[in-house]
Amino acid sequence: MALSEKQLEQLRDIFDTVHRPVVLFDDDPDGLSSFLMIYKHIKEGRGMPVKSAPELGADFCQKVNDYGPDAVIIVDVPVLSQEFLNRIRSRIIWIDHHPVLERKGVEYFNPRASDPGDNRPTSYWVYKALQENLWIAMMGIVGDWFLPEPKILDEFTSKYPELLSTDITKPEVALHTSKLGELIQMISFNLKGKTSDVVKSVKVLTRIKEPSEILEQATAQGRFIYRKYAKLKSKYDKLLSMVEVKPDDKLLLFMYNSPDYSFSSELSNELLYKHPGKVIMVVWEYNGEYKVSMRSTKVNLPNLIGKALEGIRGYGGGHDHAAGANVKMADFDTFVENIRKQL
Ligand SMILES: [Mn+2]
Repeated sequence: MALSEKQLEQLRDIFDTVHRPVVLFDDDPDGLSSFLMIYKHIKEGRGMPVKSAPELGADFCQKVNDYGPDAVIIVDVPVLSQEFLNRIRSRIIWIDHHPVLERKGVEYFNPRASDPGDNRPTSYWVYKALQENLWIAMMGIVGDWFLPEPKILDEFTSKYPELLSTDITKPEVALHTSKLGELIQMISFNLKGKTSDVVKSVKVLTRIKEPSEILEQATAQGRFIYRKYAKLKSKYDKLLSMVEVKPDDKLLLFMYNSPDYSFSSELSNELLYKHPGKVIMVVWEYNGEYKVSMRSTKVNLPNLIGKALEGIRGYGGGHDHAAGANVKMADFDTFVENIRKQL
């Protein structure tokens, strides 16, 4: 069922009448692209990336209120506490495509409310409401492993034939073999690292009008985004080259150490794309814990992880085919053993 035409009109009306919003967005391409479309339409406001894991506290809320927004627009953030929402002093609009949450005092837009199976990305719905900046929308949509309907796709491939060829029919192929995929990695890497650096990159991205500015480094803004990407890309490629694949092992386990940046989601996605028959487990050592990112085309990961965590200090969850866990270092070997036993 999706978001109805009426809901899309309501969204459009919100974007036309709000003047000074704070936009809280998930720090991935879908969240960022949703923010960029909204910001480019309203031309005023402040974007704040939100890391999905930690709970947002009173300090953060203070920062939101201090800006004096006429609305707080939340995009692609899966979970927020009622307590956090209660502290916000303005109108709240929340657009999301994760499992539906019951919260009070929020104008809530989620396609799953009418159809639990409809998880089309947030950037897709923002685009449907605004119908502007298709290249930005496509970064978010494909970045979330989704391809839109032919009408949108055709419009994109005819406007930007160099970014995506018309014979690509799967999001994972688009993500790993096209210029668009490269562009998505560029903005994704710009969301990594210190918050102050991320905020700088986001600000620069709001000024970019065409993808060629980044891909061909045609403007100072484009070069800024490209440079950060290039720096991280060399780290990423080095990690990727260290991955060892054992042909008869169902589990592809890769552990790495990288003090400032996590590359787990990109690494596990790329490894799954290259080895679709395997269960992928990418492990990042951080703060005395192991952060585990898992991918699989067939196995239900939340079940697998849930069972493997029994009797272990750690927690985890996620989507059926993309999930994660945090495990204490001392318990990690048992955790891996518990995973292997189930495969
Ligand atoms: Mn999303």
